[in-house]
Amino acid sequence: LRQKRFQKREERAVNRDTFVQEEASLGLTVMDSPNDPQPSLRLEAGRVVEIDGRAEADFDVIDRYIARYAINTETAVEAMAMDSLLLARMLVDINTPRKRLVQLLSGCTPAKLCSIVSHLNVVEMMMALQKMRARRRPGNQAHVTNWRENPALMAADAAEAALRGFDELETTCRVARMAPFNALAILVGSQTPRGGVLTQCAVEEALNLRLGLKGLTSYAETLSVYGTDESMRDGDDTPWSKGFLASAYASRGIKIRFTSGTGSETLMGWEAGRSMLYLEARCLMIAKGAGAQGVQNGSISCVALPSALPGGVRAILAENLIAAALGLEVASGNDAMSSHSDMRKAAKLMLQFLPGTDFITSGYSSMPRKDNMFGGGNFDADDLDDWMIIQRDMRVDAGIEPVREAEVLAARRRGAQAIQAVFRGLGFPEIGDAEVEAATTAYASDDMPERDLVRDLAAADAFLDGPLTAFDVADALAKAGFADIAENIRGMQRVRVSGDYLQPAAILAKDFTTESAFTDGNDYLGPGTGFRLEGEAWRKIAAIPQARSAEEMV
Ligand code: 5AD
Ligand code: K
Ligand code: K
Ligand code: CA
Repeated sequence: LRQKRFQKREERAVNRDTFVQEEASLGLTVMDSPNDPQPSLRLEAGRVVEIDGRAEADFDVIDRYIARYAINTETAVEAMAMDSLLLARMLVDINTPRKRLVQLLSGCTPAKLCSIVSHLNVVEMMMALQKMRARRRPGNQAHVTNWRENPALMAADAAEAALRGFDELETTCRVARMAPFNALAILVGSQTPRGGVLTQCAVEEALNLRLGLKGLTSYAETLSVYGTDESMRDGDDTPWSKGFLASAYASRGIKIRFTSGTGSETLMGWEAGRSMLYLEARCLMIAKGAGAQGVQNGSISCVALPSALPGGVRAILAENLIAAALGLEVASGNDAMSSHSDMRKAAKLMLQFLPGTDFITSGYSSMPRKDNMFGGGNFDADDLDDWMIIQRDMRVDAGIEPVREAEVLAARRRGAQAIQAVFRGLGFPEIGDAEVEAATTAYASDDMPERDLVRDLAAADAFLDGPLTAFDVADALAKAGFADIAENIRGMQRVRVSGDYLQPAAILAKDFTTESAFTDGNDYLGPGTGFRLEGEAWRKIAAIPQARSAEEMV
């Protein structure tokens, strides 16, 4: 016998999501697994000789790394002796400054960090995150990719994303050999409406590093770490190899953050029955120990797994909070598809959107779903108006600004024209005027004329292996009359030498000055303090093009 309302509800999008019951022995527990160790720490002559019930002789590789590099021994004794409930209350308490909490929590072990956040409900975690976020002003990151890997469309999309106020743009590729052209296209597009937008191209590490060395990218964030030795080894890595890689980037002025998130170890089958959050706390301590300034965390590509479990969305907020409480910059997920349900996606989003994080999404899909080469985004080009209107409803800055269609058309055209000029100037396969026009008005890459992929790939290979760098790109732009974009691209090279944007949570203003946890640190201490959406910034968010004036209404 069926009840007709049940039948109707079965058709709803939310019932296409997967849900599973907890099973601690298989790692299907987001927090507080009975198999998680109890917090403990022992120091001998300033040396960490026990972590979470494990003595030095039994340390695995990750324990050893954490013991040596990630525990602040100056505050460890004090912090570990404090009641976790008291520390949880201090996280929420508006009278306890962020700095004091970072000192104390950086002296904690992974199990201790978990025991602290486990006292908090989601509203308390949001209160804590609002205070613990590194930078005063929240920001956002966009994904810019397209299925055809058309450079004109990519530059146009990057230009629009920069115009919309994204602080960082990330691309990747469908065909790996396209990486140099994709990195080039978002670099040129990103510097079109304003200077200072950071860009990256997420590809395999050796290639990623080479793109950075050519000056085509300015940050890297896919340095993945995992919470058990076995899962690290699965990626042919150790904490030391990741730390070394991070230093290689940073030594060339490239901003880095690590990537981690709940669920990865369970998906790899190497979770040893531990809870996802406990393993993630270990990852975050590796990131901290390696000297990374930040992380992309919040389950990221694994989001469907914790989301399938009870308390999973809370646990994802908890991992963002632990990262922030360790003093790390946080790009807080909300990038990969987390649900089929718009209501459920929006509810999850609010946990980061309302308190604010350094980057509300680890990649807002600035194009439609089918052009997202990261496997489809949680929010995409079609959702932008919803995002703008929710910001305006809540008087919250979640890192994207309303723009007018005419401005968008102009920015897109100019971005496409600029990459056309670069391709011409450097002798790459021609970008035709029809491509520039199509890129200006395109919905998706289906609207683009087809290119000769074989020729593009050959030219991309030659560009990667040859002597041309970002300076040649700037010269080509200057010669073709794009002096401002040329100057912005040179500006991006200049900041790499000064290194200012290697400061924690750094982004760049359009005059290339740094906005970071050092220069503009989060000073939230309750009502009347911290970031407030006011003045010109609030007027901008409020001024959505859809809003009619009072005269129009009567
Ligand atoms: N833990 C660790 N790394 C992750 N990535 C995505 N999700 C996670 C996670 N939960 C990494 C992928 C890829 C990039 C997109 O981020 O391995 O390199
Ligand atoms: K990776
Ligand atoms: K993890
Ligand atoms: Ca990202």
